[in-house]
Amino acid sequence: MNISDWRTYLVTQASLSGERSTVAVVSAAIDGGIDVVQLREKGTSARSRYELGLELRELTAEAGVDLIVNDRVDIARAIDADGVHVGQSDLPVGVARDLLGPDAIVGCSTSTIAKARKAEADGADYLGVGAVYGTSSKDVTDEKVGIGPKRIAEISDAVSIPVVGIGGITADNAGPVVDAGATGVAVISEITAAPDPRAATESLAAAVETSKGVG
Ligand code: TZP
Ligand code: MG
Repeated sequence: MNISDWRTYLVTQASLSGERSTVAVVSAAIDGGIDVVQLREKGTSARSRYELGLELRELTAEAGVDLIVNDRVDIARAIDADGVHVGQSDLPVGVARDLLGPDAIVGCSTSTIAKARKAEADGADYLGVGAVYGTSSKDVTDEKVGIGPKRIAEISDAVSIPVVGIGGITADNAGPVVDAGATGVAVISEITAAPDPRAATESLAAAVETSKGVG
């Protein structure tokens, strides 16, 4: 799928999925129409991420859903993912590109205009920008508050690659993020911790489409 067509992006985190497995959550999200899945699973071993990654690769490939690996270029390559997502403390964008090749998707997390411009110049294919709203899913103090949709607008205006908003996003508050210029929205808890992850994915997708004026 073309990155500029990404509307809903699920970031996995088993610690937030209760009794359900990540495979079950991803499977339900696929049924609900998710466009892209990122294997994150902070705090788990490389081996378990690799093994889960193989399962997710099978599921996503069958459904035509993109699969991105957080942080780890080696795991992305080992499971034949579509790409990798790096943050400011991970391998640099250019290094990830060199290791994965020109066809891989390389995404980068940023929350400032300067870093967004640098990631674009270094060859990132898209940006993950957040935390937009307050979130307790990521243990970073300044992300408890959120940068707000206004920063999404500033960053979207400053770069020409797609911007995906992340952090505290729900079907109820996704609209302003898309209105501010985000291509799509990435979530952990809205889908992962939902009573019905498939329905939550559908609602999120509907909210994004409505804001894009095609819903
Ligand atoms: N990066 C910025 S905020 C965040 C990440 C991985 C967590 C998003 O989780 P949630 O539950 O959708 O707020
Ligand atoms: Mg990272």
